[in-house]
Amino acid sequence: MSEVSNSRTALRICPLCEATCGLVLTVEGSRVTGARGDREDVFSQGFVCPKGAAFGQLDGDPDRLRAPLVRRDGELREATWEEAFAAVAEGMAPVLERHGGEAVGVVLGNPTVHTMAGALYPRLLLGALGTRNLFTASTVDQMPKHVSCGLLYGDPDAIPVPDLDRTDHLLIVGANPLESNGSLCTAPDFPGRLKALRRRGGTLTVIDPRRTRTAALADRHVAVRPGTDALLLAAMAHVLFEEDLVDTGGLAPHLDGLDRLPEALREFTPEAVAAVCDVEPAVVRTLARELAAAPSAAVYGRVGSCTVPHGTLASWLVDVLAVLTGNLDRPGGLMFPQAATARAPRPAGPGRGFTLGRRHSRVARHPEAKGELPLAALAEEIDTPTDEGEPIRALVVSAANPVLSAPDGERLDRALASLDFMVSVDPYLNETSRHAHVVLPPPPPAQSPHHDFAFNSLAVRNQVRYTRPAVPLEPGRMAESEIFARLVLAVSGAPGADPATVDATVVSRTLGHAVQDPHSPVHGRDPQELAAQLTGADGCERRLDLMLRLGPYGDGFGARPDGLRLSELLDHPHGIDLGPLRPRLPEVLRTRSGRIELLPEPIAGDLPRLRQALGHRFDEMLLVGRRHLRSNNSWMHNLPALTGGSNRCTLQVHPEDAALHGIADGQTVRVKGAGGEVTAPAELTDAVRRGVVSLPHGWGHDRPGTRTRHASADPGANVNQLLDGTLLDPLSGTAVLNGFPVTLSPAG
Ligand SMILES: Nc1nc2c(c(=O)[nH]1)N[C@H]1C(S)=C(S)[C@@H](COP(=O)(O)OP(=O)(O)OC[C@H]3O[C@@H](n4cnc5c(=O)[nH]c(N)nc54)[C@H](O)[C@@H]3O)O[C@H]1N2
Ligand SMILES: Nc1nc2c(c(=O)[nH]1)N[C@H]1C(S)=C(S)[C@@H](COP(=O)(O)OP(=O)(O)OC[C@H]3O[C@@H](n4cnc5c(=O)[nH]c(N)nc54)[C@H](O)[C@@H]3O)O[C@H]1N2
Ligand code: SF4
Ligand SMILES: [Mo]
Repeated sequence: MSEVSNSRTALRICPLCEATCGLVLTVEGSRVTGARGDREDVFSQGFVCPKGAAFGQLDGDPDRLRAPLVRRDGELREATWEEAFAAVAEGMAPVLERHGGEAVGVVLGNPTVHTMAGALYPRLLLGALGTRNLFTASTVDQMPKHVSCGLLYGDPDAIPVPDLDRTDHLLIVGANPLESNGSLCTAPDFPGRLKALRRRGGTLTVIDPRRTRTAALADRHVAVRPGTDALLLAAMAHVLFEEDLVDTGGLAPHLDGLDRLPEALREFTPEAVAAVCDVEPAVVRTLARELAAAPSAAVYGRVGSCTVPHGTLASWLVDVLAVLTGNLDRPGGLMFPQAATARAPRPAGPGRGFTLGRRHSRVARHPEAKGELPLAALAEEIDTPTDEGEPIRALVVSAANPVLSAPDGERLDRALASLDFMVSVDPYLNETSRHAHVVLPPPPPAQSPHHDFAFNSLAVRNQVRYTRPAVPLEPGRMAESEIFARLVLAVSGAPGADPATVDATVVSRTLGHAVQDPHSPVHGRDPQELAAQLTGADGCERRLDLMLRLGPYGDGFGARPDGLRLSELLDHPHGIDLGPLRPRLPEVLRTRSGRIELLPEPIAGDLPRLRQALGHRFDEMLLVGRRHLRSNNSWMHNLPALTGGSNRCTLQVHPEDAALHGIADGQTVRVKGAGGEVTAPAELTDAVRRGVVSLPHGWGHDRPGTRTRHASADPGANVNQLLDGTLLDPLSGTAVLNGFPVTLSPAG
């Protein structure tokens, strides 16, 4: 296949962001020496970004851990896998025996949704530990969207995505897909798809306090004041009612509460929100009219609309605007993807609905959302005793670096150091994993299989792809699925047991349920006979085969002979296209009413807080984040190929604000917030609006005991140190990471 001798090519879906591009890797021995876009990939068709192109360097980073580490006499030393799992069993047992499962927390970070192991094992781990103390990156990210969709549709994972390739009008609220490549909207070559929208005569509007690369591409850019989108969107909805522009089209029979919306939104007139949002009333009316007038339109909100004080309300309003203009569940609007490994569709009808606050965090009494507690509350759940129950004394952390990605890393840093026991599943020794007693390093991505369980449910086109490891596991390496299976066994007190039993148990339990389900294609069949039909090289592959076969396009174990199964995917290494998104209402609805609940009680109960915000006066500077194309959260600053140039931790300041504060370009600035202060060099630019400064997250690599040499050489500042962890969107428990007040002063 390849012209270079001793080298070969292998396919690998890129796990580095949500775009899920297909890559062609060049491999020499076990080393990846090159990566390019796979032109034959059914979804990405050859697209690749600088991070994907650097796959080889990322895979081969010499700072990646090659063997497990176990803490002995205070120091982390290399150990065998057997020693490491024995140390886990030994460290966890006393905590579980003395204090019970609830004394253990599980922390899952962003790459969890980018690995197969992350999709298949965490639930089992929580079950084995007997804990409900789950903290994930969702509560520093998209939890508001889960909550609003849970309330609207009854299923927190039923998140509609903009039908990018067919829409006539796209309204983007707080997202910058030209740098992020998209999120909660899986679309390889998002930039190209936006350009195609404009080419076919469609329009793009971007609401963002910064003139981002995405905003620069738009027909209209509204530089809103950060943290005020819920007011702006509420005023748009108000205009739709006031000007009689509401037309829900075919959605009418599926709606509940439409008649109560005008009253709920009455006070949010364009005139009332103008001063707070710093957007002219005429602009708000234009935004609403354009949305209503477009033949089809999609509204898309992301990080800038979620990690703010009214994140759930803003996320709710994004979908409400789609409903009011008849743009939900129709081509060109917001649509619900159908992934191949999702549960097969059920007959429409009332469901169990979505409930918030079934339990509360111990210290600040934050309500759970989707079974999770706020990541911002992790430190206090460890370091603050109460009468309410046990503090967290042990943690399992996988794919997370909350010391940098969550508020008040210094406090969390101290809290982690105080734990009785901590395990990290992480390829790096970084700001968080340096506290672990045992570090279990997963293999680099080229040695791991890949399927996007999560992102195919958010993709702008239905498709399915699977890639086996591009390179065999190096000696001494362990697959991440096996690491997790063994972790489950180790915390269950059976560190030596066969990890295959973990997957076999899941398979037999899943099939046991399926054969009893009258809607399942395998209803009434023998689970053992079905299990024997599964194919796959290991437990992970057999579970993929199982999910595919029971899924919406599956072969139903023979019920639909031409349906999907693992062998079909292996026969189609560039993927299988399953067609454009299709309308799915009312089958997706799982609310108690069986309809879209437009004004659910928790939302109505939070509107008074939004009304109060109408009176807010801003006299402080507000800080927002930003992402860089050649970076990803906290873990890609260790690669020379992806750092330097414009990818630096600078504080962007508008020149007029700089003049007011006596700050010169390049000068070090002291930034103070509720949780602490940091310094960063100023970068004067009118790309940020006045009254707003921008500092990226994921920096602050200056702590001792880490092993990320390149990152430590240019550490940058941890923006999240400016936060004290008390500012949250109350419905979702999501930290406010954007639009919080800071003060600036020149330093040095
Ligand atoms: N290159 C790169 N790609 C990434 C990542 C990365 O770190 N680097 N991270 C990945 C992850 S984990 C995620 S979740 C996605 C995120 O994907 P996006 O949401 O597209 O990412 P951001 O660049 O953070 O975009 C948020 C935008 O909101 C703006 N903003 C801030 N506050 C407000 C506000 O109050 N209102 C409005 N309207 N806008 C506001 C910011 O200026 C910023 O431009 O990206 C993913 N992809
Ligand atoms: N101020 C501010 N803070 C933010 C944000 C913001 O916009 N502004 N964005 C937030 C968002 S959207 C997110 S998602 C979070 C992200 O924050 P986290 O969820 O903490 O994710 P990362 O910082 O990317 O750290 C990922 C960790 O996973 C490890 N890792 C990499 N590959 C693998 C793998 O294959 N397996 C395992 N087990 N581990 C792996 C890395 O070494 C690293 O330790 O940050 C949030 N924090
Ligand atoms: S856009 Fe995302 S998935 Fe595609 S190559 Fe870049 S990092 Fe990988
Ligand atoms: Mo994220």
